[in-house]
Amino acid sequence: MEFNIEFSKENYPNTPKQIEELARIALNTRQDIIKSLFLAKSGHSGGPLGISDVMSVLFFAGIMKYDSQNPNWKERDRFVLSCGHYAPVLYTVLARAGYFPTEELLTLRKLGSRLQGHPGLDSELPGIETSSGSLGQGISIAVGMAMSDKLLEKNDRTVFCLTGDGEIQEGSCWEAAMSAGNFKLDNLCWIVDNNNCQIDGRVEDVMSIYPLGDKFQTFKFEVIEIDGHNFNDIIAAFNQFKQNQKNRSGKPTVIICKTKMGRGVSFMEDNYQWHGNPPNEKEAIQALSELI
Ligand SMILES: Cc1ncc(C[n+]2csc(CCOP(=O)(O)OP(=O)(O)O)c2C)c(N)n1
Repeated sequence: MEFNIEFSKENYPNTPKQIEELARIALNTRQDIIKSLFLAKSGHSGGPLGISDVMSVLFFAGIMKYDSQNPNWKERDRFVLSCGHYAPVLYTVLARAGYFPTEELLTLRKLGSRLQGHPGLDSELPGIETSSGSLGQGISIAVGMAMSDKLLEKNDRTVFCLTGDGEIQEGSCWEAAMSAGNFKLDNLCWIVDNNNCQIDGRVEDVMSIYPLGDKFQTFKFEVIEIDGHNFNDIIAAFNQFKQNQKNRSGKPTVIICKTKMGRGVSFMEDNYQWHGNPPNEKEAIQALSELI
């Protein structure tokens, strides 16, 4: 197989779509991730590949309100990547949404690039709402944003925030959860990537976070648990969140997405050893031959 290292210029519209189209977008997202990580020669493969289906729906199925040509649009919804090491998937969807040229994906982690290993506000990359990488902090920032929108500005904006599942072993996440429940932040949608893998093992073996739904319920959340690779489930979950927000339910929502780390690439799937490695050339060729 010829290893095509170019990135197509294709942008995707943010409109409701058929499942087949969303599946194609998620597949292309995974290809972009593999290519950029291979070129970077460092970075995280497993998490970004696993959450690609959810991110494709969030950004390209008309769920999130944004204008890539006007990134600071006052009425936009905000996406906070609390698990900053998932940057490759965020950069990919932002590029495909039109925030910056897709060619820039070639520069992941390079000196002087705006696409550093973890998102940074100092890079001034359009679409980045906050710096992240120190686990457990992004969700607190997201809660602050949601609090300001709901209690101070009294607007209809939404804050979406993605955390890992190992990440929520950080105590600060639970302080954020307590605040979100207490202050009735029904404009907050917390997405947990529940791949049950973390840097050096299975989450339940390192330090169990289970039962996860029950914990969030105790913190006064609306809890939705889904298969994070089932597009019908993902769309329904986001729609249910939006309905709750519209009804002023007074409860933040958590969508617990059961996913497989490294989804789509046989030798990476459900293997925590792919948490923080890029593919080498042979592996990248193999991965791309499977992502078709
Ligand atoms: C405060 C803090 N401690 C440790 C790390 C190092 N670290 C980066 S990712 C990670 C594992 C996170 O696990 P999870 O959230 O499940 O992500 P996944 O393995 O699914 O990619 C760790 C310990 C960090 N970035 N920040």
